Amino acid sequence: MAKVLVMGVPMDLGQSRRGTDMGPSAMRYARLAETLQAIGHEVEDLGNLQVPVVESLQGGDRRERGGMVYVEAIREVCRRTAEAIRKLDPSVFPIVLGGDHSVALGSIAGLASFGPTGVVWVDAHADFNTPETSPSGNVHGMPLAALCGLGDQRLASLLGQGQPVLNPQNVVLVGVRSVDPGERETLKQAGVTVYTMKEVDRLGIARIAEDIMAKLAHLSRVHVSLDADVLDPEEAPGVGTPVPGGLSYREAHLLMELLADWGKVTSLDLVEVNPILDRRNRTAQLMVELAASLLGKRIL
Ligand code: B3U
Ligand code: MN
Ligand code: MN
Repeated sequence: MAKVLVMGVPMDLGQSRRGTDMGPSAMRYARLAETLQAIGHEVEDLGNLQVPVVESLQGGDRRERGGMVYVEAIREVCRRTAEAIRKLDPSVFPIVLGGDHSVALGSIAGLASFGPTGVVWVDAHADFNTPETSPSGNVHGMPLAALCGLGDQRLASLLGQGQPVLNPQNVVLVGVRSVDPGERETLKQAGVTVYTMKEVDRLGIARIAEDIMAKLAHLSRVHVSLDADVLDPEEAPGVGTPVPGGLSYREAHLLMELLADWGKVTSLDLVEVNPILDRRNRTAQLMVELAASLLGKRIL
């Protein structure tokens, strides 16, 4: 049984819809701590990191010419997230509650200080834009590229480190079904492994889980970054950028259960839950259930 540390990062600066800042509250309300305690884990909640409210930034740090939206504020929050994670005992299991997916820049930059880290990025989107390829300027569409050293160096080199946080060979994307034209080229060149929904349908999620485990077998630390929009919007309506044709409830749970059996996952992000767009907190509830499956909840 692990000691689980929960940290909220109520960020909504990385995307255009209001409400992802309430994600941490929604997942706490959905009994995250109690659910993990019930399967035997010790859970400590460190509370939320402070994130500037968007209204307080209007006029200042908005969209840079042809570039990113709120990049300086996002960078500062992610830098503080990374510093907080870096100070943790490497044996604990951190869960970072977003916030939009830009928070993973911080969580993963911090976690990578513990050693080479594999990442399973479970998302409808590739989040592999650079400021040049992004249609929106939204930073939540860029974190995985930045973690692989690409794009704006203020994000790619968050902690002032000389080299990329992640080796693209140690990164696997699952559930992808929305990629921008320029992003596609960057992604192909980078060498990350991508399982789109086409592969999910053709191979099945169990075979994909096996492939992921083989691909990342040489690593002793693996992080799962779970974007709620990977799920089919019928299942998880509380997201800002829903894309039809996503993972079913059962596929998502099976992926988490198989990764749990593997025993190599050491940390987790739960991001992009937007309670304003949700129905009766259903998306937050599902994210909590998926976290429990990843942390070893068993049927028998
Ligand atoms: N690829 C688009 C949309 C998007 C990315 N991530 C999410 N949506 N959640 C973009 O704006 O970069
Ligand atoms: Mn994402
Ligand atoms: Mn997404």
